[in-house]
Amino acid sequence: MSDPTSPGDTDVTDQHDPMAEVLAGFAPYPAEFAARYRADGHWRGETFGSMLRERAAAHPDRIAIVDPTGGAGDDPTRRWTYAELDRRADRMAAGLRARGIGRGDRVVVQLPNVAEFFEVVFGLFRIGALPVFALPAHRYTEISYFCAFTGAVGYVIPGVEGGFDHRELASRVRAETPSLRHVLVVGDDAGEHTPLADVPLDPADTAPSDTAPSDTAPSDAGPSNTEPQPGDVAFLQLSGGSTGVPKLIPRTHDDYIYSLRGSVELCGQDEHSVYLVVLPAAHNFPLSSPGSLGTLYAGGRVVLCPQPSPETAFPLIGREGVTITGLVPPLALLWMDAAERRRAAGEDPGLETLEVLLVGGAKFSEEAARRVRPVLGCTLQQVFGMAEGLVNYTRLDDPEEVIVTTQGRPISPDDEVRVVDDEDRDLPDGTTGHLLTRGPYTIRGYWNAPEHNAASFTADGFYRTGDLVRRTATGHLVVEGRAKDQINRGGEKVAAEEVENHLLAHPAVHDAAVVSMPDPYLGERTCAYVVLREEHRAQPPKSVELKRFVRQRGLADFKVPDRVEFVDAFPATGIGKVSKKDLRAAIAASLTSS
Ligand code: OOB
Repeated sequence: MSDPTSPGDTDVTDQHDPMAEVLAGFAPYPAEFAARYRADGHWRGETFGSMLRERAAAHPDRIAIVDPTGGAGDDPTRRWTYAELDRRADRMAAGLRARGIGRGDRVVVQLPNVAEFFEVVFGLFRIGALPVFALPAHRYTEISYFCAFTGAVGYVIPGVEGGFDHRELASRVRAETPSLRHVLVVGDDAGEHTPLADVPLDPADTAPSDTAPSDTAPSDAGPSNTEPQPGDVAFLQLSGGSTGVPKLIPRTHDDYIYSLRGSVELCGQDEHSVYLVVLPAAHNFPLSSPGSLGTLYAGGRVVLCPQPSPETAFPLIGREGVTITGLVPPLALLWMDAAERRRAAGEDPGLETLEVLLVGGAKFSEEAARRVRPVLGCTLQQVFGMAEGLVNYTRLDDPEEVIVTTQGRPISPDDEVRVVDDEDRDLPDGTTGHLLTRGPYTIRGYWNAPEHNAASFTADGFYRTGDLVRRTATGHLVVEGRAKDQINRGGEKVAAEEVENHLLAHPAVHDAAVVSMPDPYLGERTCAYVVLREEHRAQPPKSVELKRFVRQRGLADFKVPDRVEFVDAFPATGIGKVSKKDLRAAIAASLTSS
């Protein structure tokens, strides 16, 4: 990477070329595959910028975004039409460009479910800058890593959110990260940073640079103004991860828009669809399965839900006529319980308009799945997806038995799915094995991670999902477990190694092994097994102290171990590795006996 400290917008001798950096870390689709995906009509040469432009031209006055917060006057609800969103994206793009942000630049976006999320993301898409999608729960450890690893020039935050001051965190990260030149804050008090509201500019005001001839070399002209191309990396998404640090997932306009189009069709979306964004907007599930972007693709309406609780969501569903939403299993349980309680109390939960409930991110139990239709009065659609690509859906017209007992089948006829044994040999249908996949919207490699890629992809480009699945005679997949070292805490993914590394930093800790333990609500929670150093065994630290230690290192709350168990030594496997299988069995047994 060229010197990230020199501002590319002012120094004409600067050779810093952000797009070249993006490409250097990107594993492209091999030419013969790309040609086939185009020939088959999957990749149609669309970009997110052109998609919004076309929708806004076709139906300018239709509502695109509804945000029940942040508006002025008696009704705080903000409603942006397609024309308004398009105009805002243009103004944001012009403003970002005027601040020296351009094609290939990375910008970490960490926003709650607010309308500005779309203004920013489409503004970035339009200038070919890459959003890096952080989650609201991320803290110093994650954010500083994303900013440093991606060489981010910008970081977009709320001010104070959920009692946490993101401005303070941003100040610290900015002081430590030379590339980070812009911290943009949604809301009234940006502190020492820039209010997001100060960024948008009338594109006409920046016309001279906008219309600069495209043959001007980017290195001479600062940020390049050339139009983003369909094959370009559009953004970096986060992997759930199973390694020490999260990996970044480069998705192209072409591949992601194909997954949107497929999702829209399979989820029965059209211009009458009203999608409620309940999960954090930046996560792949509410973003694209079919999510907010799929809904905008279909010309429908996106309603932002500020809190996932039934108290917030149910009235919004009734008021806005929500037809479709997506939840992780714990929330689906919570919503069903709330709907039942309301009915028992003689109230109407008010979910009449809801047609489809997508549930995914973690395994949805068959018993819970069976309750969806009777309790919520809508069709369940199970979704088994991953930010790396492959998404499986049960079909709306699948028999109820298939809907409640499987996690669906792939979007595309060109999704290649293999179920293999430990030696990568294909297994027959009905046998559980490792899921490998390759296809028109599955990445060929993590961004800038050659070592991980060698382990996470086969030589011929199949992604090793780490999931253990079985394929039924109908081609549906049933998720049976996981081979990757990850805990799925109700859809929130925790990489064991990452948490272990933080525990190991504690002076009393000799060794740590983080495993899942069963939980009736989240499905799994985390249990950290800890071996203390000799000298600390007489007076061991308390569990809460270790948890506090991890939290204070600035890790997202959901990664802090739910439970800590002290042991003298770990059980070992045949070849002397820590047997996490035995640790999982031990904690599960102690939970059932207590
Ligand atoms: C979604 O994406 P990620 O990247 O947060 O997590 C992917 C992993 C999968 O490899 C699998 O281990 C697990 O989450 N998972 C499921 C599941 N859906 C995801 N495990 C069992 N049953 C399911 N239905 O989680 C994601 C991305 C797009 C759509 C939906 C979920």
